[in-house]
Amino acid sequence: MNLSTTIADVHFSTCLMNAAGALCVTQEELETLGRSRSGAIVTKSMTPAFRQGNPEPRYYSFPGGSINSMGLPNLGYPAYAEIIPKLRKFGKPIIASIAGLSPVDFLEAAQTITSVQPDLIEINLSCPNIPGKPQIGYDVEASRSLLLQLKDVLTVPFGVKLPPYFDPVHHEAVAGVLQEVGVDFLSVINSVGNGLVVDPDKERVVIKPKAGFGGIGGRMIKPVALANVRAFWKLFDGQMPIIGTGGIVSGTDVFEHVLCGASAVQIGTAFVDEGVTVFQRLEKEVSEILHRKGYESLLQCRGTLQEL
Ligand code: RRO
Repeated sequence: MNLSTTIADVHFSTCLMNAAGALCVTQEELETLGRSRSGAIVTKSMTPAFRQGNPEPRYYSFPGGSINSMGLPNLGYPAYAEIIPKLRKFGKPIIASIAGLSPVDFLEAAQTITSVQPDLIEINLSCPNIPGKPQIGYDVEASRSLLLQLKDVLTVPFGVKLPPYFDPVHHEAVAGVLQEVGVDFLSVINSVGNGLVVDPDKERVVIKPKAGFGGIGGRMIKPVALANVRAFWKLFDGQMPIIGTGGIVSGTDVFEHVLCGASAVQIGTAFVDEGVTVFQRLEKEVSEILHRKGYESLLQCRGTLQEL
């Protein structure tokens, strides 16, 4: 089955890939992705300097999904600027995710990383886990100002990783800014922050940072993810490439994201739970669905969700 896709003129032989943050911090993890069936290598969001991240335990998986408060652990962008050229041998697109605690952080990372020419840059506007730092994506004016500055510096196609929005007014306001800036793709959604998971036996929280609050991912966020993919697909009249992320654990979930308008999908919680074999399992499952329904390619049904 043809699961290939194109985002901002970058060709992906399969549209399934890891989500930024999921097992993609170290060179070894990135090379494991290179050898896997992942359609791309997506890096952990990078900041100017190495970060240890938040204290452990900071990730917890449960039947409904996951909660994390990793706190941006990463090697720092100078290290990724050295690693990225070494990943080219795997012959698949490289997506560098950049983040920061201030606009200056983002701009520095953008300047350095653009010079090593990853295929795409994903600007993370939505980390929910830095104490005292709200998600930039929830401040439309701050996002606008940051993106306009980044646009001047970036020489590779770039997109934004957005937090989930829960009201059409917010989707419209954000889409307006993204249209004005001229981003090349959207990646939606980041984890749903800030949730709280409770262990009723121990009568306590399950992760240590921020008194147990963290970003929710996995199965339970799929309807929120689908709504965001669909809302932006419609607001951009089907012309904006969208990478759908959130709640993908089966081929059916991939299919649903594509029906809503995704051109590609990223896997976070299920990849952490299952390891790299998740990509071939999902490939097989979604291929079977498409075959059974008589489609010749995944993109044939992109955005074709029917309304009642
Ligand atoms: O590192 C994290 O805590 C983290 C990040 Br940067 C993000 O964007 N989303 C998330 O769920 N965790």
